[in-house]
Amino acid sequence: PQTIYLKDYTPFGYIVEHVDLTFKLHPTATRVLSKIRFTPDTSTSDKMFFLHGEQLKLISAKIDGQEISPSYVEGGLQADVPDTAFTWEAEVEINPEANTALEGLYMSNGMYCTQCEAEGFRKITFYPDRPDVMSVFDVRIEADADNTPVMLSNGNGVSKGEGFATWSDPWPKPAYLFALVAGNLIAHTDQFTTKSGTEVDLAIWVRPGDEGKCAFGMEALKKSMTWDEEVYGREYDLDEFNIVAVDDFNMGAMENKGLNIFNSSCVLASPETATDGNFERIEAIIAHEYFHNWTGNRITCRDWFQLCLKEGLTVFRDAQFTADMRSEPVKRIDDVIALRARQFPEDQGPLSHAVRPESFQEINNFYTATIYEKGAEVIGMLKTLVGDAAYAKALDLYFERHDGQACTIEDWIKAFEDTTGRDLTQFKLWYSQSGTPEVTVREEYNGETFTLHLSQKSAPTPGQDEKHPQVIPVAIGLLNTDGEEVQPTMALELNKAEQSFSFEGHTTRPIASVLRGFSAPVILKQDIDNTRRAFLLAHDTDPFNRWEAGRDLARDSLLGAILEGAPHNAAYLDGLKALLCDETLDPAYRALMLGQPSQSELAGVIHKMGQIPDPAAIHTASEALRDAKARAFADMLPDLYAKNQVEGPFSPEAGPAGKRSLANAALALVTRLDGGATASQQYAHADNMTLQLAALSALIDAGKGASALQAFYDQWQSDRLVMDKWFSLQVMHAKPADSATVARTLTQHADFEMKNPNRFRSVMGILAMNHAGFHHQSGAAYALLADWLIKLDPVNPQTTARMCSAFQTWKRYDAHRQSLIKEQLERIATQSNLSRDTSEMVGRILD
Ligand code: DPP
Ligand code: ZN
Repeated sequence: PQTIYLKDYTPFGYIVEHVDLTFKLHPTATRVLSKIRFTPDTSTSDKMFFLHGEQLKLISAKIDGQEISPSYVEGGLQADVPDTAFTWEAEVEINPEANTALEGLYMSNGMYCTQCEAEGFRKITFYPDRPDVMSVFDVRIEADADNTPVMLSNGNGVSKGEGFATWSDPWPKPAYLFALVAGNLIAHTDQFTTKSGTEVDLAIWVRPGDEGKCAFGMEALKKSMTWDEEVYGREYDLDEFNIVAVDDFNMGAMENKGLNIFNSSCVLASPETATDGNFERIEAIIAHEYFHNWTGNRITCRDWFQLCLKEGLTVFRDAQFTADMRSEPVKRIDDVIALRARQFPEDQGPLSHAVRPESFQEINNFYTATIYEKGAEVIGMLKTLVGDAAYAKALDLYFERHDGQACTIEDWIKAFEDTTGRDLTQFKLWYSQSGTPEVTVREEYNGETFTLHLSQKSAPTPGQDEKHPQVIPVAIGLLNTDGEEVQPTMALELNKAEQSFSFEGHTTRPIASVLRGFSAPVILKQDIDNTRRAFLLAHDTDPFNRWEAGRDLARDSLLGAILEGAPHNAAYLDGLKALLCDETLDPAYRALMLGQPSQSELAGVIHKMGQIPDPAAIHTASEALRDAKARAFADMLPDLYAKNQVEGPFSPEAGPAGKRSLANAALALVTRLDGGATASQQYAHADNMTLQLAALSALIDAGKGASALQAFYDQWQSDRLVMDKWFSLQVMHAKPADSATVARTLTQHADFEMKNPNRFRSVMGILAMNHAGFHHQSGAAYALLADWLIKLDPVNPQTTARMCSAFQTWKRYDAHRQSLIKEQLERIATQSNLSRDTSEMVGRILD
């Protein structure tokens, strides 16, 4: 396969003035008629007229009304065109029903649906399918009125009647934001009035039967619209905003202009069927896609190397939104847990790539935690460095200067440089240098001056042997021995390999709290003892670092148990107990305190220490720490559980959700003591999914899940999203030696559907997340996953390729496991007709 390089970027050479599309929908033979007005771009010299097109049957092509015979080339066609403005017309035929890759126009449960990001539009018609070609689109959809009464596209509805609808989108957009949905759909509607008084019709379109699961998503949408007006000064710009829920979808959701398409799991929710976690995620994704209207759509990307320009910024914006709607510290802790679980392993293994990569074979493989989550961290650091006021001014300038354009990271950085007068050249290394920097802290005190000696270092990553010092904002605070803040939070700017920062006038030795709020995506190395950590756990005024102190204690306790067979740390358990009882603390925060590093994270830490992680030992120690917690907190757990029961009707808001998460965390520990008695009671009385699922998990862990699992199945059999949970839960809670068997048995279940990405992931994705089960020494789980990836690849390359990353950490493990994994990777790699997506992923992992 061909490698594409950022340095090779050239503009298209033509301007697309206008696009007219007519769709004659048919499940196996849809006709797409296009009429596109092109003008030569006088600012460019290269005038090769090339249109992308894949899997299209060309019926006819015309230039200025004259039938032509274009020449087919790899990935599209070329034609001789006039050197003045001209009109291209084509008719193509496509087969939506045969499209199981879910890219382009496809069918999901009888409904027509599109996914065009990144390069799906070329499977709909011949077009310059690149994000820097922006145009206005008019769309006419024709379909059988009985089966397909609702027909939607981007922009505003213009007309509709028996068997047709027309849409017009006045905002120039790249083809990746094109969307069409048609089928038998029902709308949950509402209205929103923008700050300047425009009335916007809002609708969430679903399959009949799902209309009762839209209210929460609609509220989230309205909150997002208000928030973006208030915080970023951004208003919505069309008369309607439509959201559609689709069952078969490769991603979470897609920000198509005026017509967002959602994986149904990321929009549909009711108290009975969705957990608090689902509600929070739905709120965040609705916000994310809506915020793309400005950061992504009005200002888009010049090329796909700039993906983080829209994704990093939009993730950052949705995180700010969630922090405002819920709890800032809880959101920050959740995000850092996710960053360490998903982005750190990526950045420390063979798939490591820069936030703005310099080459790719298949862009779909770069919708990664690095581009999204590390991309968001980079925005957060920039905001910390320039300050809130300058950040707001720079954003205003960015919107004003680049509205309607396809931009680069250089444009983005320039807006900050012009606002602040600062040279951000070194900061830009965050976009080009891959890997996770390590920051080492050493303290010095001489009776008056307290000094922090900071140093930074990055390990080599694929293609980058040498690293340069980056600009790292290290937020710190100083406490006295009574736990009072003697230096409020301030950001130190580490921009050299080694640097010292002194604080004068401290007549007693202060206690440093370093990297507050996780101010940079780095690994902090600080040689402090458990007494100091216990002090910070009890007293740190920064909620993130207070949580982090507990996390570090848990990690060291686990490492001691895993590597040296040491008993668990009593100071950690005592400190934690005091916190759990502290009712001045938010229950959601206390629930997070009760957590511990995941087994996979521990494996990563052990590997970084230069040792070989043993998944079985990590599993045993993790379980033992939970047992130790249950015993140490035995006297207060029933009270903690009882005090955090929520009375009254279900509300998904942060307050009650936090109480449920603490009560459910207590339940998991109580179950270790009472063998499942409390959990069965909770299961029997649960009137919402959050309580029902937590009780079911606890029962499975106690070895008493069989009858509840059957009851759950009987109750929810007809609800696809709840059935996904039923599948995942069994794999997630399977004992290490049973995991592969449990997963294999589930793939034989009548309700297992390989073609539905959610269902596939709920078994195979979860298997990869059951650390001790996936890495069981038998190698059975490796082989099972590889079998299924081989089966899925011809059906859905994008989902297959993404799931190959389950193997990315393979070099952490012992020689036996490495050879087992390598064998599977090679087996995948040598399949004939392997997709470009999967072949790139496996190649990079094996490299
Ligand atoms: N652009 C989509 C999203 O992040 C994913 N394709 O939001
Ligand atoms: Zn996005």
